[in-house]
Amino acid sequence: MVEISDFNTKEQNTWCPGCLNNVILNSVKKAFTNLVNNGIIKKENIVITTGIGCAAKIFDYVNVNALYSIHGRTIPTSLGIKIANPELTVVAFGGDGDVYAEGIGHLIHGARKNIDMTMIVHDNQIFALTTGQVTPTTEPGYSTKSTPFGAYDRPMNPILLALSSGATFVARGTTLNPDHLAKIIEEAIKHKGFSFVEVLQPCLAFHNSIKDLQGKTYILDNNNLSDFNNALKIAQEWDYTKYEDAKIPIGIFYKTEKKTLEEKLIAHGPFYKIKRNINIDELLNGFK
Ligand SMILES: Cc1ncc(C[n+]2csc(CCOP(=O)(O)OP(=O)(O)O)c2C)c(N)n1
Ligand SMILES: [Mg+2]
Repeated sequence: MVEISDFNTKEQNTWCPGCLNNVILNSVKKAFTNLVNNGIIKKENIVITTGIGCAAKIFDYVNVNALYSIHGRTIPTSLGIKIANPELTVVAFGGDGDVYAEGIGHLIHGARKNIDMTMIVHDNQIFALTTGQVTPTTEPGYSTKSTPFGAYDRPMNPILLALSSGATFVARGTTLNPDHLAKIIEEAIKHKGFSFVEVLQPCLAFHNSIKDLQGKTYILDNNNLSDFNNALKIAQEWDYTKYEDAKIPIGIFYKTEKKTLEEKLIAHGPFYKIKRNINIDELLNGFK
């Protein structure tokens, strides 16, 4: 048995006071605790990977194996880990700038390949660590440091993109609904295949959307999770712009079972168990 506190670290928390990234952190620790205690995953097999940004600072605050990667590259980093050892449980964390701007190509290919991993996006609709520039999900009209006259581009819809790219688990949660979020994260990690979880996370300093979300989200229930066309339809109920009468679905949009990349590779033999006698010095000398 593990306690939620077993996932704490001694690092100083440098998010802003009251930052809603803390809600994601607690939800993740809660999900890990439940999954370990139910025998679904092993604590020593968990690996988290992060991009760069406020979201990525979660690296310091969860006591599990972790790899701090570079901006937008958390999915290929996770893929490398899964190929080296498919038995590991890999959960990636990035911001909307990280995953939807710099790293957008990786999201498409990660989903398409159905890597057995979970991608959690802290979507605060802003580049927060760099103090407030427009991202692909910033709503039109919102004034940022890089768009002082208001953001002018049509926002992308990451849920639609994840669905059409082939993600086999697609969900959205919000930091305003922590228990629901923890449940979604738990289901996402449990799922075999590419799990995509978008978390709407108001940024108190640079994109405070609390009022835009409060009372405007509704929890999906009774939707047929294997109905792809229905998932596409629900995904279009909100296009990331600001409406007084917005109805923002949260919960699981879609879930299906398909062969994972790792399963396809293993079909050719237990590639990751092959002992290779590699002398690193010799190998490196070859490049001199
Ligand atoms: C290749 C590269 N480009 C730009 C940066 C600068 N940079 C660091 S954090 C960041 C913003 C990250 O925003 P987001 O991914 O939305 O995360 P948030 O801080 O909002 O959680 C940027 C642009 C960088 N570190 N590396
Ligand atoms: Mg952001």
